[in-house]
Amino acid sequence: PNTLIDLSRKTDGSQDRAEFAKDVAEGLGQSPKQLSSRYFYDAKGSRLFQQIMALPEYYLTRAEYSLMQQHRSAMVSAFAADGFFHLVDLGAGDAMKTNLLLQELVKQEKPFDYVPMDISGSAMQELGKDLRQEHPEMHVRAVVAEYITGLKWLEQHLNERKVVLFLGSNIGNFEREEGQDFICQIRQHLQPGDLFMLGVDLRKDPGTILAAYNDASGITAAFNMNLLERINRELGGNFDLNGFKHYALYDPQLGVMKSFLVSQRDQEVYLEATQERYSFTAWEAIHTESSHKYTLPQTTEMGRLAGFEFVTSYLDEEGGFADMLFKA
Ligand code: AVJ
Repeated sequence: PNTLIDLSRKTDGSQDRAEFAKDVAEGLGQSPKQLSSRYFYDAKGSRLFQQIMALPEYYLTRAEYSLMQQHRSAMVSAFAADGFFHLVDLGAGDAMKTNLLLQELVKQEKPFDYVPMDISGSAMQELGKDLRQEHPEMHVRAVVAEYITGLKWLEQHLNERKVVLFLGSNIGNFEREEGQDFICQIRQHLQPGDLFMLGVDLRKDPGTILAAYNDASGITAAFNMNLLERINRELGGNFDLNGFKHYALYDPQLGVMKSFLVSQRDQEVYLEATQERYSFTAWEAIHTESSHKYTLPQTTEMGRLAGFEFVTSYLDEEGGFADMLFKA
């Protein structure tokens, strides 16, 4: 009982590629230039992100992992209080943290099935394979889809109570208004009684935050640069990777980490997919990612505005990361 459901546009990837080309053309055609962080996660980008999660500077994953370790029994009791449920994991990735909950659910013999969702097909294939070995009895449907497609799918295909996880501070990649809007959309695809758990990276020492996105070993730089490599690979681009550098900054008033790729000289790039040239002046930057940090009151308020009832917050020992539990 372990299946893969691929809701990405086309099996040959042609539609995905056309959309990628359109987004890249739009982002490089505007001023200031930007590219969406959702395109980080091809097979190579997903591997690099796994390396990021193991970095000494990238505290987020460890903080959430340890808070889940500490609170897993309470979480599982809250999730399973009303019997069978579908455990939906938005942006599951390698499900390293969710696996703690899966083990606990199995241990406590709670009735559930597991629905991990991710835009990375390679990540969902590997997760499916791992879970077949680790938990052969578990009912798993791994869904390859963008968030909104996935939310529509689950509303149509899952008939029982749902517990939706959106962990890892993935909400941070949305700009503030978009993040609020996304939580509203999640709420709209749920029924009263369903649960929603949101992982948020909380505001802390700006130096700590900056270091997490500007690690000494350069893995985050490689992760950022992979966006240009992917454009070269998939869209026939001719980006000179030596002509760009990773630059990251944190704004402690807005609580936002921003990542850029900065052109180190005047240069032109040609994309076969769009048959267009894009020019860069020296030190012109492409904005590639925002990672928003929130306060606890901001987070509870986001849930409330979306129509959720705040249930509880689980914090790590340092108080730097929170998993917020809401009820629809
Ligand atoms: C996967 C969105 C949580 O913003 O912290 C890590 C992605 N980018 N290092 C984050 C990321 C650079 C990460 N999220």
